[in-house]
Amino acid sequence: MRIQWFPGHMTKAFRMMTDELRQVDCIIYVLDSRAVFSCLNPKFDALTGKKPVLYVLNKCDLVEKEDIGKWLGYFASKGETCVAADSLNGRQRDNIVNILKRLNAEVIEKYRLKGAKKSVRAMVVGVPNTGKSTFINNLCGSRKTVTGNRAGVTRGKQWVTLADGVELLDTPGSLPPAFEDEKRALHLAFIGSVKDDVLDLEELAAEMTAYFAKEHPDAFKARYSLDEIPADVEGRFRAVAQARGFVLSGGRIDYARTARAVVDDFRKQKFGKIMLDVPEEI
Ligand SMILES: Nc1nc2c(ncn2[C@@H]2O[C@H](COP(=O)(O)OP(=O)(O)O)[C@@H](O)[C@H]2O)c(=O)[nH]1
Ligand SMILES: [Mg+2]
Repeated sequence: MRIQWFPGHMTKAFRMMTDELRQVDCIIYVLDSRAVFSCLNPKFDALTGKKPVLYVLNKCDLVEKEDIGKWLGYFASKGETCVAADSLNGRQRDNIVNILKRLNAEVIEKYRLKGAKKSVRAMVVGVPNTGKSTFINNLCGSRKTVTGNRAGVTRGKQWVTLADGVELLDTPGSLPPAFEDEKRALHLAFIGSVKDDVLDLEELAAEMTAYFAKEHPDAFKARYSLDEIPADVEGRFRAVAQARGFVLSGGRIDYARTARAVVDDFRKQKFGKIMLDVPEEI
């Protein structure tokens, strides 16, 4: 499956981030815990430059604890600062504020020596739908930025102030212009970071059934009450359609509804806690 994107507003988003960079002290890089590696956008690395970076493994509630532990270990081994976050339910404000102050200790001290107080400004970046806006709202304790479970909800520039001398800038997500690595592109599509309207849903669902047949057959069988998973896409669609009542008169499969069901089932965690990217593979 070939996934192509980079609509105009992402180019614009990138320009905006580059412009704002001078004004920020550090970067908060929000990643989806289910696809950590795929969420690492090589273009952001160029953007972050020498500024301190805090990596946030967001949506940690969607993967197993020990899996998150592996990723935390991975970042630690690279000397990077990384935390896991559940932005829907977590109470992470104090911890994040402390980390940001620690990351910026040098500049804060420089200001202090001059008798001034430095407000730490952090730009929140990440591919679409990783939960950047939700993360900020969680820290602010209120709904300050717009959120939504699809790519491209946040558009303009949004600064919010935390009480304790920390300011955050929300940004629209941005994807790399193209992927040489098809697997990463696919994982981003699975987690809803690529707008569904630039994807062929049936193709996406076909890839998903192939992924589950290979990586998590038991979860797939359990979801659709199957004894075996058919080896071919057609057979898998038929099995799902039968399980969900999407077989039309004359035995034809309602492909569109079946595809939608598979994709929604994944995004609603109906297969359980699935981590797409594993640190051992990189
Ligand atoms: N389960 C779970 N869902 C989250 C979390 N953070 C955000 N979400 C959901 O992910 C979707 C995208 O969030 P949003 O903040 O708009 O992402 P953004 O595009 O990166 O700003 C929304 O449906 C959120 O409710 C989290 O920590 N756990
Ligand atoms: Mg947003």
